[in-house]
Amino acid sequence: MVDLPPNTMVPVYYSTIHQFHNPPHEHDRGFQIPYHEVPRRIEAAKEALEGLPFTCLEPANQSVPDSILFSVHQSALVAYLKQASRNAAAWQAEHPEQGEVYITPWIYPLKPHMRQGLLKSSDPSGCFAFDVDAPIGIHSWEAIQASANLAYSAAVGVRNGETRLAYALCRPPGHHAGPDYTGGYCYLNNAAIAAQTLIPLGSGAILDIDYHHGNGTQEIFWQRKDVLYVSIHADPNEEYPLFAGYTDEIGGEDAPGWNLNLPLQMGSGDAAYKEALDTALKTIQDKGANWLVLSAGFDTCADDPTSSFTLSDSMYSHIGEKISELNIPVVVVHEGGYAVEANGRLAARLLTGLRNG
Ligand code: SP5
Ligand code: ZN
Repeated sequence: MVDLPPNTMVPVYYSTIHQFHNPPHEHDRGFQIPYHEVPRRIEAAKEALEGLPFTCLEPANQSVPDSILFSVHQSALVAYLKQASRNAAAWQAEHPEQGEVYITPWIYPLKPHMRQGLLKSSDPSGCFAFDVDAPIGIHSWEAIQASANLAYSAAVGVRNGETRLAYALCRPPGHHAGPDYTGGYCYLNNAAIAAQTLIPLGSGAILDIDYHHGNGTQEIFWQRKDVLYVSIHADPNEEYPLFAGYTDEIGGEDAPGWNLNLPLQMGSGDAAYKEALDTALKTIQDKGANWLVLSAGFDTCADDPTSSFTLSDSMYSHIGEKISELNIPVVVVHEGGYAVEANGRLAARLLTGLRNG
């Protein structure tokens, strides 16, 4: 149990603004396919969590202070995101026949001199993205900010001792976004913002249970001994993001042992997952974490259309229960999950497990 009296309400942070960020398509080996990261994902999660007797919906009534935002992201990324949304608005106004414009990187500056040139241009999008699947439309910046604000607000409640468990219904998700780049549906790293907000409570941990490795979170905290990053994810030899998530990534020179990757074979199920979870939680405990940010992706479930894992519904209750045994405050940040309605029932299981475990 996360040490809550049984009648305590759990705040669930939600904003309607995410709905206006709705890109039409992503890319699969060059083919355009419908965008998996759809608004209904978070609406389904909101409906399910609202239905739990112990949750209350909370607005994010504060925005991320610069001191926190700029300790996890470079100001150039933030400036770019704002400008790209403005550019999308302008290009949309010029070409009304095109419908909604979503700016998508198309030139990737592989070398420093290419980057220097591209940064001066009217479309430097390729300087701030590692892939093509984080497009930016007219309302995207508002949605990105609102999403980050949810993670921040949830963490503030915990930091101030108002609650020991809070859930941020973030959309767009964040764990692929790094210090100065977007990618994989992610723009700002919501989990990193929550973690940075909790630093006044001492050192802590981020546990990432999304199906994909959180390369962005890993990079943000690579050299830090005050934030342990632990991730359970699909084998990066086979699965996105391919360039990170390997076991030999143990943290930078300043922080060896403060990064733990636990990749699992393609097609893994409950048994393998439970074992990795035990290892993850033991490491978090051994490091003396004072708080936990849970990057909660549900794309590990059996019916997810994008993933190979076959986790059963009861695994999400189990994950919540096991985490609650750490007996430290927890901020849950919603990440991926593309079996749209499953985001509801699995988020509800996770939160119930965390609260009642
Ligand atoms: C937050 C999050 O879960 N982002 C995930 C982004 C993953 N995008 C992966 C695209 C993979 C394209 N197709 C793979 C081809 C092999 N079937
Ligand atoms: Zn994912």
